[in-house]
Amino acid sequence: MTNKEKATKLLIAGHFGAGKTTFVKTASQIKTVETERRTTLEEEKSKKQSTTVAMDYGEYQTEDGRKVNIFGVPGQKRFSFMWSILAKNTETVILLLDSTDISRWYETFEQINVFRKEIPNARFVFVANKRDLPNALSMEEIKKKLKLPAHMKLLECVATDKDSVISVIKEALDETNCKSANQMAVANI
Ligand SMILES: Nc1nc2c(ncn2[C@@H]2O[C@H](COP(=O)(O)OP(=O)(O)O)[C@@H](O)[C@H]2O)c(=O)[nH]1
Ligand SMILES: [Mg+2]
Repeated sequence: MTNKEKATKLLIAGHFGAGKTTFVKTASQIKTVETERRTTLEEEKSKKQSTTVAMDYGEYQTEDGRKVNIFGVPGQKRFSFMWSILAKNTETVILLLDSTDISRWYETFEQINVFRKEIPNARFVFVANKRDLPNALSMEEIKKKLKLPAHMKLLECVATDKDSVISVIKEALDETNCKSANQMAVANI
């Protein structure tokens, strides 16, 4: 099988409200599969009306013919049974963070702990999303909060913008940019 025929599995992970479903939808060249249900918890209702309960799925083909199957995870721990299922055979993980709100970043770290066991050799890249919003933390502040080691890149993104999302995917798929979970020593927020 040539490289062109073999699809790459890209996982979009991160906390509730980080922008995962939006990211998959913006990137996908096919109609995405969504599993949105109405939010039920008061705290979540105040942020948005629906939440992903199982997964998002979309597909993207790079200009050089590489097919990328994109899976999005549900953010909250109560759906964590899906984290390990969706992680299987993943080559690259994008860890999305809402740049305007750190209150649920801890969920991203709960996911990382699962991924460390399930896919220790996958590549990981942190992506600060919602860079279009005026109250976004600066990239330096985010790096500091993550205690991101110098060798780990932090990319920026606006998940509603196609060019931004595609450029993040290209960078994330570039092996030189990302490190495996075992090489990641990050803050446990
Ligand atoms: N301004 C702005 N809003 C965004 C961006 N990405 C996502 N959103 C909004 O943030 C909310 C949560 O996004 P969603 O994709 O449901 O997050 P998920 O829980 O990670 O799947 C939605 O209202 C989106 O429209 C972004 O880059 N900029
Ligand atoms: Mg979602």
